[in-house]
Order: sequence, then structure tokens, then C-alpha cells
Amino acid sequence: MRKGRLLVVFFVLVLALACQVQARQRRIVVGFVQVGAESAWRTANTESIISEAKKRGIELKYVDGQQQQANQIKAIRSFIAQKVDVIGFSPVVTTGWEQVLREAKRHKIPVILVDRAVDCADDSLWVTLIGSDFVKEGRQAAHWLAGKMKGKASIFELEGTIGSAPTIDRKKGFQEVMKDYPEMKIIHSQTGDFTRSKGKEVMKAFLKEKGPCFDALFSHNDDMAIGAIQAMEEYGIRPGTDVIIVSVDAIRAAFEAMIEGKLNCTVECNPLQGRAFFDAVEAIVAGKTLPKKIPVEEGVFPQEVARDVLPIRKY
Ligand code: GZL
Repeated sequence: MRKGRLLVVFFVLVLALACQVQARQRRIVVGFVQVGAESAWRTANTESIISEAKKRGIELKYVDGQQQQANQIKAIRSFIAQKVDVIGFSPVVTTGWEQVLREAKRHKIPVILVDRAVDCADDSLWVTLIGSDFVKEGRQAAHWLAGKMKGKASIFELEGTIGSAPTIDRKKGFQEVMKDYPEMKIIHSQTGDFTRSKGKEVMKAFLKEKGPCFDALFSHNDDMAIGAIQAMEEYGIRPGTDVIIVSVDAIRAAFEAMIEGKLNCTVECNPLQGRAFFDAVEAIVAGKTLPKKIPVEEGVFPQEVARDVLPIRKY
């Protein structure tokens, strides 16, 4: 009788240990909903996340939000229903997330923000934000342009997606520096929604209506700048010479445009966030705490260095 009881206890212990080991080894499942596929920067960001999940053997449920907040909210709810271990997303705009993030919290699913921030009073709704300092990027673009233009310019501003963190903060940083240069004026601001096609469309329409009444362009991303460059050339002005252009992202096409003399400076916004994202995922699954913000390293690339730097660019 005594032997029998000991045997039962032994098997129960072995079973409990096996379940624990199996739970530890169970594949991590992550739900990630992306802003969309609006720019070369976004494509590089998506690729970095998908390839890193593969490398780590993490199951990634990936959804393209097609630049619509409703799609992102729907995807987050589907991740909650599927009981994923961690939810990650790059919020297309900063507001309107409280409700769905409270649902994730209620279901005890941690949320990581990638690239863009949300404007929520309750910051317990997400664990950490992995991304750039967009205000700093705006300041860097303004400082470079002020130097290039010797403190005097009429500036056309191509803004990114209205209501998005990069648009709000790049504009804020740029305007902060502009206060120190009374002879640098923004004569027109308009959104090109971070896309090449919209950047071209906006510039083409403005030139048709008002003509080239500016000598500098500040574009919130390289894709819109490249679209605007095409519109300027079609109108008959020389981008990079008649109009000095500074933009943000530092994608490969920006370096190529600088080498052709059509773009004058790009401020880096590093999209290669996959490693940092999955480091944060694994830290959370292991029960570790994380800082509220995990910054990514970036630089500023003027035209003069483009030829040397292009061969080592990763996106
Ligand atoms: C910035 C990112 C922006 C890029 C654009 O981190 O959110 O969105 O600057 C992209 O190219 O569309």
C-alpha cells in the first residue's frame, strides 16, 4: 500500500515537471499589426520584424493595417481572442486607443508600441515604446537647413500622416528651432500622408497654382520628398539646386537622390527595430521589467557623405 502511494506521488511530480518544462519550451506567440505599407521605411520596418521572428522561432501573427486605425483595432481584438502571449503594434495615429488597450490589459496580454507612440493618460496600458525621438529629428532637420540657408529661407513643409506621432513631433521639433531664425519662414504646410504619390500630387498642384515661391523644402519623410522632386523636375525647376531639400528616414533612395544632386540632406529614422522588439517580447515572457521607452540610434546624412555611406546602408 505504502509503495503504491509513493509511486503515485512520484508520477504526479514527474508530470508536473514535464508540464513546466513544456510550458517553458512552448513557442511564444506574438500578434503584430503594422501601420501599412505606405513607404520604403515601413517596408524595411516590416521586414525587420518578420525576419527576426523567423530567426527566433517565434510564431508571428502579422496584420497590415493599411493605414486605417479601425483595421488595427480589429486586429488587436483578434489577437486577444487568440490569446497571444504579447501584442505589438505601430499606431497609425496617437489617439483613440484606450478602449482596445484596456481590453488587452483585462485579458492580461502585454502590449509593446513599436515606432510610434499613443496619446493615452494611462501609460500602464502598454509596457514599452521602441522607437525614435521624432522631436529630435525635426530639430536636426531645422538646424541643418538653417546652416545651409544661412538663416534665411521660404520653406515648403510636406507633413506626414495627420495625427501621427512622427508628424506631430517632427513639426514640433522643426518649429522649436525656427524660433531662433526670424528670416526662415514656413510659407506652406500640407500633408502628403508619408507616400511618394501624394507628395508628388501636393507639390504638382501647388506649383501649378502658386509657382516656385519657396527656396527650401522640409519633408517629414524621404518618400514624399522623392515625389516632390519628380513634380519639381516636371515643372522645370532643379531640386537640390533651385530648392534645397531636407527630409527624414535616410532610406536608400534618399542617398541615391543625394548622389544625383536632387536631395541635400536626410535625417535618419531607423526602421530596423525587429531585434529590439523581440528582445522586449522575450524579456516580458521571462517576467522581466522594461523601461517605458527603448530608443534607437540615428544620425544625420548630408549630400557630401552620401556616396561613401550608401554601400553600407541596410535599408
Ligand atoms: C517614423 C515612421 C514614419 C516614417 C515614414 O518612425 O512612423 O512612417 O518616417 C513612415 O516613412 O511612413
